[in-house]
Amino acid sequence: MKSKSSEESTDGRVPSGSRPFAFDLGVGAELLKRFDSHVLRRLSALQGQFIDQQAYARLLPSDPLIYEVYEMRRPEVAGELLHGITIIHPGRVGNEFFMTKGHYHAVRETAEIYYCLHGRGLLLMETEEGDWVAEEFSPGRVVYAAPCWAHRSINTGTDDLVVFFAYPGHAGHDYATIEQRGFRKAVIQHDGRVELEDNPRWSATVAR
Ligand code: S6P
Ligand code: ZN
Repeated sequence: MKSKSSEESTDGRVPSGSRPFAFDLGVGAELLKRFDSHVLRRLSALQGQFIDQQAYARLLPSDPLIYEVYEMRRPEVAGELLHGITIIHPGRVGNEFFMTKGHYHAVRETAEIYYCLHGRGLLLMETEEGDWVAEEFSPGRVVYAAPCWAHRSINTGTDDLVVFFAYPGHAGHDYATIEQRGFRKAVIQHDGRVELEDNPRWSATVAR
């Protein structure tokens, strides 16, 4: 399965012309100019994922921007690292915080590492065997999504959540499993607090 960024075929090998490079990591327009691709995901891309479907339907006509991904283009092969930043904007659908679609890596045995630059949130993770974990994002905090763990970023704050990510070039993305099943847990605002609750839309099985 292809990742979001596209690259010329390298037959699974690291291209011989792969060269070291460096860049400054900060928050702001200068950082974003440095990236090769920009993916925007609006509410409609998250159809079926939010608990409150009436709230979803009310927001859908304006189809608000939920998050953006800026990627550095690298060959999608095992020896490379795909990396970039994700910005999840603040907001809620009903009581549920704005979040990414979430996915497993197509090659399950591949990890991912995140570094939070700005904002507040959670990385919600789960396995196909039934385990789940939510780790906090706050500036300066690293979160490691181990191999075989699906991951979804959630903005629980009132400002943008900005995270740097890096993962193996051959990982690919399996979005279908989460589109069909959802995550076991949902992150909601309740009496001004951030709470995790069982997701009533979660399904134990995936149609194949
Ligand atoms: C890719 C990595 C991130 C996400 C991004 C958006 O493996 O986990 O770049 O792509 O945070 O989330 P999603 O679920 O829409 O790809
Ligand atoms: Zn990932």
